[in-house]
Amino acid sequence: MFVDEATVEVKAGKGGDGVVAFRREKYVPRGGPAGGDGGRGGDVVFRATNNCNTLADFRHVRYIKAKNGLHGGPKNMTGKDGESAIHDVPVGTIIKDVDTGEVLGDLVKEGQEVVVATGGDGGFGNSRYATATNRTPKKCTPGWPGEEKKIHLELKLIADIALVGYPSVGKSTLIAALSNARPKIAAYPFTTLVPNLGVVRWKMTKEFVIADIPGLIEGAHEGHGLGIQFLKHIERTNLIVHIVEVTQQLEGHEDERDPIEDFHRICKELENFNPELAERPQLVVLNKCDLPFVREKEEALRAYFEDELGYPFLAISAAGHINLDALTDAMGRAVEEGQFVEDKEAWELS
Ligand SMILES: Nc1nc2c(ncn2[C@@H]2O[C@H](COP(=O)(O)OP(=O)(O)OP(=O)(O)O)[C@@H](O)[C@H]2O)c(=O)[nH]1
Ligand SMILES: [Mg+2]
Repeated sequence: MFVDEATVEVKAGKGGDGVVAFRREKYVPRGGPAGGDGGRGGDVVFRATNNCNTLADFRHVRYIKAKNGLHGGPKNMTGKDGESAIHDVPVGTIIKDVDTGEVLGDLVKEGQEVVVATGGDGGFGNSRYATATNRTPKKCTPGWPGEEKKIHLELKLIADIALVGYPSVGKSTLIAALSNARPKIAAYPFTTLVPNLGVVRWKMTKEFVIADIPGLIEGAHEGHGLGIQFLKHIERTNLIVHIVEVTQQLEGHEDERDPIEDFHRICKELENFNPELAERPQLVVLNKCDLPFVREKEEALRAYFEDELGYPFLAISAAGHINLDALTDAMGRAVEEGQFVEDKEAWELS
């Protein structure tokens, strides 16, 4: 299950109390103060991992508490520090304090950690209070409480390139053909219900991450289809591969879609959600070119997208593995250069 938001209460450990004690040893009269300090309370820590890409675990975890520090002991023994509570969250998680709105951490790299609640310090034992004039202090202090907060976790996936397009244009087929991701693929719309990430190998040693964003339709920003709940995952990707298809015109059917209309509707949805998204570099990809009726429209669509709108345009077949090397190359270069750079000859449909 994909969950991209959660709220949890966290409580760091309390510091252990300091204690009052005196040395008692044979043949040592008047032993001095020997009460140890308390140990530090444990912290609550979040750590980023690539091993999961959902906050689903937090549906069941509502409260996270780190261990308290132990009290000090006699013979100046310091109490043991409380163990920290360390929780893994997916890379891309942003952590906020609910009450203050402060961003406590934005975990963008594997292994990155943030302390969201700090454990209390241990109290002082009576040895700390010995002075020249008071050699037998009977004073000690209790441990300090650990921080307590209500925090909000929000996952915004981090990918280099987002695949967007109407339902069933072949986004999942493409991510499966190019990467290690194995999403469900089927001939009905909204097969993909949650975003998927896939790592694409490029030029043997390089790699980049693409995200398959569930199908968008007109009115998504008003909640149509799956709505815009996943659009936030595009916000952190710098490049968009916009996939279009030509649907077969069947006699008696009036509601056939048109790739040019589809394209503009989706651009509008992106813009309505966040005007910045409309500015992202886009590569227009015509999929399903293994089908003759799609192939027939290729030149007209190329002329429109390339010459009229100025978008780079590439024709492929995800299922038929046509032109996928050119696409991988175009994406890899775009990740390096920050935009899609056209290479007409290499992009010719073979
Ligand atoms: N002929 C042909 N069919 C394709 C091609 N790519 C995908 N398909 C078919 O198109 C249908 C939809 O493919 P998906 O990959 O599930 O489409 P999607 O864009 O992920 O769809 P949603 O998850 O619903 O948004 C499936 O039946 C695929 O087999 C292609 O290159 N050629
Ligand atoms: Mg899909």
